[in-house]
Amino acid sequence: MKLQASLALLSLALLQACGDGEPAFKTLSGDAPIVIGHRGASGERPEHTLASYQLAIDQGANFIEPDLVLTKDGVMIVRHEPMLGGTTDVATKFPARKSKKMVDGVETEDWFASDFTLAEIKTLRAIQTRGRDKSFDGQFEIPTLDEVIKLAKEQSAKTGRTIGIYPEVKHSTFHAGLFGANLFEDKLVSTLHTAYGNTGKAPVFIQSFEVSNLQYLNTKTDIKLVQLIDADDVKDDGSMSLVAPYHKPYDFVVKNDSRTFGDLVKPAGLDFIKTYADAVGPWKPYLVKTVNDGVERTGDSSLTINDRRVDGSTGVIENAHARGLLVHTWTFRNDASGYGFKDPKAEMEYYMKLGIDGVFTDFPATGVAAVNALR
Ligand SMILES: [Ca+2]
Ligand SMILES: [Ca+2]
Repeated sequence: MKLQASLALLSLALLQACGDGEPAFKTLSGDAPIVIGHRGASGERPEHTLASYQLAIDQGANFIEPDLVLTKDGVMIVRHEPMLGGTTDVATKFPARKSKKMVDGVETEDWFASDFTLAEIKTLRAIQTRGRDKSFDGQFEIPTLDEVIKLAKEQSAKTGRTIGIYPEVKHSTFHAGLFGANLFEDKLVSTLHTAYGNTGKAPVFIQSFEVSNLQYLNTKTDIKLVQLIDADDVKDDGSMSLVAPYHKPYDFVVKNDSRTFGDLVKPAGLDFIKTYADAVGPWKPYLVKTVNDGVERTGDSSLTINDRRVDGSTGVIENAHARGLLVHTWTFRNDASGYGFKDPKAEMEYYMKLGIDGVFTDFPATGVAAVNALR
């Protein structure tokens, strides 16, 4: 009996020493990084459709990402742009309804969601973009945020996993001009609090490229907030190219705030973001420096961004973590790979080893495989 008890204690001690098999990730929490299905599994289904989100869930994504815009009757629907021309069959269904509007200082002619009622938008069908498989075109309607939340909750119950949502307020200043200041943000808070409660423990991140609306949201909700950081391009020396309209948050343009997106990931900028947000979401070249040194590395005799020399962390991940900010980055794609990487799984593993807390990918199965490779 005594020997058996000692053996039992010994195995318990060994089990505790080994933990549950989870190695320490260099994330802020030490947990595995999250995989965010970017516009769903948009590499394989038309983006922002329930079919795209469902496939992301089936592939093991922890979060699905609904980008939000408003209809004429003020309903939150999921589209990456306030324009419908690129991702739906609106041109054939409503040829005469094209209009011109200023979007973040750029005159844009298209079919705008804000000119169509939800009932009209429900007659549209989604189409695939980026030269991807179009065999699912014409099948799926444009979902509302309510429908996305319903799917996430049903699938959480069905799978026993928590399927989070990662809604983005698209073009807050543009929508404020059409609907009034903060109407969009108020609607979002109301919907999310009804669905999840007012708590930072909700499986929800709210993201925006603008600042003022996140500062406003911080006064209205405890749900986690993410400051997105954009740029125009990456220069040969690895520094960021900041050309309008991708150089700074559009509300900074309107308010004549001189800070660029590049300033916001410097230590003082991260200190500022920490005053209202929980996470920062920079485009990936902000985090890993890559240099075009003219050397062909991928063996295909053609010099592309994949051939860049990878020079390691820029320090943004470490500086954000030092301030308690999570870092989520975008976008990883199997069919348009990365700065310095030919293989998208290896690319994500590289960022994960540096301590990234989450990845946005159009191909969630690859993100899940990268996490599993590091377990
Ligand atoms: Ca987005
Ligand atoms: Ca090459």
